[in-house]
Amino acid sequence: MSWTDLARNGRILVVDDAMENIQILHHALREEHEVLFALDGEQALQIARDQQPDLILLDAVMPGMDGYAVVAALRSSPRLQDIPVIFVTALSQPEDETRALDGGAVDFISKPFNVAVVRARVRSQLTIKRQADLMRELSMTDGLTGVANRRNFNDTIDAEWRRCARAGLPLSVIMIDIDHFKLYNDHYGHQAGDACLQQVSAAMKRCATRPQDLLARYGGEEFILLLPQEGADGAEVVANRILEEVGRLAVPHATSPSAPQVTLSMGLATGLPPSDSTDPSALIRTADANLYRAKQTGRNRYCL
Ligand code: GH3
Ligand code: MG
Ligand code: MG
Ligand code: MG
Repeated sequence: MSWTDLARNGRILVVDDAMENIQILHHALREEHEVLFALDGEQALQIARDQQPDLILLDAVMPGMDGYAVVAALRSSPRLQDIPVIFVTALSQPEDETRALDGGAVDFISKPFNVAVVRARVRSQLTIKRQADLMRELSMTDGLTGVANRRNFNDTIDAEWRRCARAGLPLSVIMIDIDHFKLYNDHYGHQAGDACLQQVSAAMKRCATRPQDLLARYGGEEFILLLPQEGADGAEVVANRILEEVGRLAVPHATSPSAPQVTLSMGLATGLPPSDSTDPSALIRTADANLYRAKQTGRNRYCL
């Protein structure tokens, strides 16, 4: 994506208790961005929740909830805390500006402002925000397959474990390993091996359909599927679906001792957090041990 793409076409929320100020900013920004507006702090938070703006231009002095309170509310909400906020205010003392920046605003513009400067600062903050979003996305994704990476999996299982503990619900994992993949690489070459990993991971992803399910690449040709709020029966349904879906791919594997096509083996484990004997790492150890049994007993199957 080019620099201009990062700096334009944002969704900007303008918050000010004076309609006249909103109109001036709307006029200044509408050619480069989509502009939403709110006339008070409560309304601003509501619109931020509903429309997820990329950036907020925020008045400081408003009746009811003022700008400082709005920033504090945004920063305490996991869904809203990353939206950058620029204060646009008649306040101009250093302590006003310091308080805004310490509270979590990214910039501070005093009225009267120059329209071109506001436009430029919006572009600059939008670019920073989008670069940060891209970095976060990259840091959580496996480069070859596009599924979650191991770090993402570790963070997610910890959060889901706590969520399931609060809700009194089970959580399952499926550890997955492609059968005789070394032989596949030896016969077809490493590039074909890479393409196979992409195809197989896409097929597995189709099998885990709920929004909270997470497929991650755990190691070279090893994947792990996290199924929050799913018991052993549900995990078995998904494991069968994966066997079927990867079977349907029918990727030829001429040198495999198991089958003439690419197959995989799986180990399932289910826990009911919080329990004394189990934590996420114990659950993964169990899944790993069950995967080992699936390998020992003939591959192209799951064990639980
Ligand atoms: P098993 O059925 O027991 O799992 O046998 P295997 O050959 O799959 O197991 P092993 O762990 O001996 O070999 C894994 C192979 O996966 C070796 C390695 O070269 C290959 N591999 C790991 N990561 C990648 C990758 O990113 N691309 C390709 N093409 N191959 C990879
Ligand atoms: Mg005001
Ligand atoms: Mg392996
Ligand atoms: Mg393998």
